[in-house]
Amino acid sequence: MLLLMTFSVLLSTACCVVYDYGAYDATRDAFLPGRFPDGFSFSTATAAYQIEGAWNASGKGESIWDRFSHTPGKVDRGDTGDVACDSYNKYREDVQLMKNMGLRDYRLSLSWPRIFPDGTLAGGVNQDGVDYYNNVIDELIANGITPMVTLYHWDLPQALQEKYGGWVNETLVEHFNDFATFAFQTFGDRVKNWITFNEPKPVCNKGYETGTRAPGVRDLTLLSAYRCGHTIIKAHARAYHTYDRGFRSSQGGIVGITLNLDWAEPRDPDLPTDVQATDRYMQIYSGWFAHPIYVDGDYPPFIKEGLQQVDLANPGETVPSFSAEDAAYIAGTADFFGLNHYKTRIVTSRDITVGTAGQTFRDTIEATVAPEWPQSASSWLYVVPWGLRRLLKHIKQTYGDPDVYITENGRSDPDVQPPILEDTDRVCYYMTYIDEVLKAIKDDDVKVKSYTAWSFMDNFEWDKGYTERFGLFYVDFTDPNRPRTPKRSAGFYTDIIANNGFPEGADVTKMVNDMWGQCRGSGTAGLHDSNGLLALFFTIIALCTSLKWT
Ligand code: PNW
Repeated sequence: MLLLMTFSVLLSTACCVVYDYGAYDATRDAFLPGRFPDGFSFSTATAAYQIEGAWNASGKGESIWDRFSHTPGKVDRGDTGDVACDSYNKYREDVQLMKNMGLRDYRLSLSWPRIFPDGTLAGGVNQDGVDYYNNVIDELIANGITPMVTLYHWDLPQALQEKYGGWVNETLVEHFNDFATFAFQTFGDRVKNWITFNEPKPVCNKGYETGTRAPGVRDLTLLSAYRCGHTIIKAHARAYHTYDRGFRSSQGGIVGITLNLDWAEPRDPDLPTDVQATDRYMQIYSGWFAHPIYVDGDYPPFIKEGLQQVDLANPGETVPSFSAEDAAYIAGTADFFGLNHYKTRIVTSRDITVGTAGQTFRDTIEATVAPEWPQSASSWLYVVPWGLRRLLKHIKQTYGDPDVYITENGRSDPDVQPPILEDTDRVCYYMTYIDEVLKAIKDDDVKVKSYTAWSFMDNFEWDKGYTERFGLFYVDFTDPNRPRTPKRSAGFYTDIIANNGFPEGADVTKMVNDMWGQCRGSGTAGLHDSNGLLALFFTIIALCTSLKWT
């Protein structure tokens, strides 16, 4: 009976600043010309497993992604990161391409098992791995490019997975801290921008719940996923304090975490249940990690309630919770807000009974997309530029007006022949999303300090292998030399960097003006649009969908 904790009880949760969803006006989708503030950084990003290859070169240990991709059936087409973009050998060429674009910042990640082959300090350091990263960092700096380094972008040493079960086990807090300490000691004289973790949410939901990504653990009780998140939050805080106490004064760098936050809109902004469901969505999917780190050291209220329900549904198991001491240790452990943004959703409430038929607190929400939002090659990735601006405002309001570093944003094309080098959709994507960032800075006063395009080049897109291409550069994965070819978007991004945005009169600004209608006309306008026909169309779809739900 206790298991039947009802939806209405869960709904009682009140939290957070409620966004003014009604504030739409006709200028939402208009182009705003102008320069970014002085010092604003335009960057690109990659991650070790996605680009390096050399999976077993010179002493490197196995990672969970090596193991996962070598297991038949796990990755589309049987693709692996064994060679990937071969950046282990081609990093000098990559740095030259970046330099030619005028890039002054680059975000990369370290492969933990390339440095600690069995994941532990006691197991020994692989000098070849240290040399490799020293070389990459030196090459970047020699070419005027500032590295931003992510310590963990998903390639856990396989040995730690086997010995401890991976992130569900809090033993990893200390092992991660050893790795972070070694990285600060070894590279911190030159690296001043550190990110502890990239996107812990999919690490836990896909790695330890659905099992669709490494290490492929399937546990639909949610216990493993929330234990994974718990360990990662503690490991992040531990590494932050290590830097703060041991390295900040001598090295003068900054440490943060990169979280992927979605934006959510109520299907009907005038319907309180939709607005509440949207708030739940933001707590569950955007607040899981942000709330403890940027607010009060603890989970958002709706997750805390949800975890009680998970506890009831799993007798004999203990769900994670933070003590007051933990909370004090965790709160405020970031010098900036690292944001990866890809997703906007429309949310409505689902009237279900939590605890029956496998329904969890997360099932009290229905998230959909508007029919007119253009898609990409990734099933989950729709183009909704204004969602980024609203999300940035939400971050300002909810998380203490932090400096925001946008550490990823981008869209995918399919892997087709002939290759898509005239990637107009990606040009439109960057044009509109980057302009939303400009609006957030100029009109909403959000302290956005950088924008990072994902990705510098096509690479190993996790369980999708090489079927989805996010790069500014095309990589031919059938050629042993892995040649890089600039797409049209690389030239466009180069122009934005050179002009620091879209100043009046610049060629890039004229080009954007010319293309704006075409880009927006391809459907980037959206929900609650003032365009009557679109609104009517959307209302009819929404009505049909709601009939289906009832
Ligand atoms: C990020 N979502 O993953 C990762 O940081 C990158 O390594 C990856 O290549 C890139 O985005 C593109 O997928 C995400 O469902 C995966 O919202 C999924 C989502 C967001 C980010």
